[in-house]
Amino acid sequence: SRKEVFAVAQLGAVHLKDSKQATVARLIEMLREAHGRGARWITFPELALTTFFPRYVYDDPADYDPFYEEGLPSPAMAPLFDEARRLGIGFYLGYAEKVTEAGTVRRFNTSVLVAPNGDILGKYRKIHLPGTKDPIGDPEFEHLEKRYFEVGNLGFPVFKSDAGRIGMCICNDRRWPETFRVMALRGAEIFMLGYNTPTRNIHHNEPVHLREHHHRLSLESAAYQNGAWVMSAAKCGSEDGFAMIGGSSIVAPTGETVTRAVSEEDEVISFNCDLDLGAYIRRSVFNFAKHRRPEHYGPITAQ
Ligand code: ING
Repeated sequence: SRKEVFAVAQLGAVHLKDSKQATVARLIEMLREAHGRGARWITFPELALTTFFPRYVYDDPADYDPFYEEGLPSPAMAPLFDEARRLGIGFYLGYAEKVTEAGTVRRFNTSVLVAPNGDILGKYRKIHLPGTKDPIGDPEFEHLEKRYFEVGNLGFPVFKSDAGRIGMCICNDRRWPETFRVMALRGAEIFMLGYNTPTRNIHHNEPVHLREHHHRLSLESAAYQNGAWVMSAAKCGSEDGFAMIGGSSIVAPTGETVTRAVSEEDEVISFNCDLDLGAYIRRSVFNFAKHRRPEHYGPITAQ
């Protein structure tokens, strides 16, 4: 069997006043703990270097550009890239990306996948952006990802690695089954994702327990229905008074959550994953070639 230790680094609250350097130092601490457990891969959260700034209303790019990274690795990321290469650990890192393409400044909610030897395997730019572009006028409930990020323009790529084929997505993407199915059809056998999920906002009156329930439901369904391992890393806790759920987890291709975080702080979870488990499920119950009938799936393929 192809066994490989995977880790997930849950990050507790990052406040507006916290420097990127201090936050990267926390990520490096968790990288070292994961190394101690024999992990060769680690998943960090979405927008892992700063507070979840899309909760705030900014108009002037000069006010929100400090939250973004330029260059890969950016200066703030460099110490993490260096330590991961030194320890021989591959990683998923979520960050706010600012890039100039064809003379236009563009901003994305991005994740990067880096191999244990330090090679950058590729990037993903968040496609399902929740919330609004314009403020709703209630500071407790603002969720302005459509204001600060463009819809991702890289599709849903899958990357070959020495641990298998890895797909990435980000936060709200996990609520849409198409996200995982498209990558599973491209051969993904491991999914890595980070998230920042506020306990309020979006559906104002939704009971808080549903936030964790829908998070877990989305991941366990995705894992089972695509015969893949799913690694999910929260940035969570109360950031300047705004609470976000924890529940970072590793889900087996059987759809069972095999380990999850118990705090809303910095916490490393890990599991010795048997990658052949997914291979078996994709050869049997979810043998796409044998059992899927795309000729009947019309609306799903419509724009
Ligand atoms: N956050 C949330 C998420 O999808 C959300 C937004 C919360 C949508 C609750 C629906 C219900 O987990 C991000 N960053 O996408």
